[in-house]
Amino acid sequence: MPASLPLFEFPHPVETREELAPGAWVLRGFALDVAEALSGEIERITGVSPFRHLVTPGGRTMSVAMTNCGEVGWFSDRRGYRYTRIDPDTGARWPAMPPSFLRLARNAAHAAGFEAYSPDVCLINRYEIGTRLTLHQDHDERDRRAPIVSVSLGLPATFLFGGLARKDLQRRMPLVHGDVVVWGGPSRMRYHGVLPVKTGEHPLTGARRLNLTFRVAR
Ligand code: MD3
Ligand code: FE
Repeated sequence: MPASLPLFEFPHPVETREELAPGAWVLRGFALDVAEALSGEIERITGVSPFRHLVTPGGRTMSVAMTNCGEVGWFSDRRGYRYTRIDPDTGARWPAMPPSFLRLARNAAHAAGFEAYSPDVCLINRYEIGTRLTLHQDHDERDRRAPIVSVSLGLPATFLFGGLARKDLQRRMPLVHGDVVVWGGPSRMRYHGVLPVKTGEHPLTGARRLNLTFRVAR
């Protein structure tokens, strides 16, 4: 671009970093330049291991639809929550984690101060309008020193994050397309959830929100 052209003619959302709490970083717009590539990979992955509504051990069907890529995948049924090498719905290995996913997760972890991040799973969540995720902790992973990296795509959502006890005060945080959050250190085990996604339409994802969460499961 010629140096004489004013930058305001090329608006792009500004990338910012903010530490929400010790070990918890929100990297606004961090995934924007790879969002289309990520979306293409999600199409490919779900062609192999489709989105499905998992059943909790208590017998409830989750409103968020899920699938995975990586060495293992997160799964739930009446027998419990666990990580599996095989997708129980296809009988085959979960699709491999694309290099672009791993690169983004590493870069985000690095930006938040976590070196040599090596996730073995990416859980992919799909939120249709009205879908929510109730308050919970992510405690099915063996290594809790490793952070969780979360990437938001498509429709915006309000994220809830509390403390280490369920009753602790919850803060609300809007997350939009391209935002990345890194939850590590003392924030790794915070309770969190997502409020019902509001009606809308996003040019990349349509009437839904997609979320990637990278974890070190084993
Ligand atoms: C805060 N997903 O898949 S990611 C999940 O937007 C999950 O789909 C949500 O919670 C989503 O388990 C939120 C953000 C997130 C992930 C892990 C955390 C926030 C966290 C761990 C500790 C504290
Ligand atoms: Fe979670």
